[in-house]
Amino acid sequence: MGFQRQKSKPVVMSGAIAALVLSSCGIAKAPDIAFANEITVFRSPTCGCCGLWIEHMEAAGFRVKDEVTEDMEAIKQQYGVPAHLAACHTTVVAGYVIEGHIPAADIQRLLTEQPDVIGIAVPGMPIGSPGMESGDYVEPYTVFSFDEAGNTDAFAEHS
Ligand SMILES: [Cu+2]
Repeated sequence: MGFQRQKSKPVVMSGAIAALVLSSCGIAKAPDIAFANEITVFRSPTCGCCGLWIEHMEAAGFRVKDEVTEDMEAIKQQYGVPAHLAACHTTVVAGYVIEGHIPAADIQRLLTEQPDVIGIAVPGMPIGSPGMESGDYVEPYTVFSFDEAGNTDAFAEHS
């Protein structure tokens, strides 16, 4: 029923296949890294801070697929974002769901550690999170992880 996180294996497999195809053409790039850095962002057309967060992610080296939709509610349901953790944009990267204004460094840590969770979320839109800057002020906020069993846990703290 809910969104099932893909294990990393299919990603690695497709990377290996892509590497085979590429090397047979005489191009030896590192496709695994490129795939892990590709994110899909779902956002509403009127969300300005979503665009600023996308710029933050691009500056950190992620490649962004920008998906504009009028029905963010449906996207959040589809990807299993708990209602109490909902923010503005919803992002998918390497089988994980990223909800809201999460710093790129936390996403890089998630991709490195590969915890058994659906994803991570910053509920609401705290001032001072990436894309929500207002001078130097940072409203303290927590990045939560959430899993299939409905558990949430603190993943990172920012202030
Ligand atoms: Cu926002």
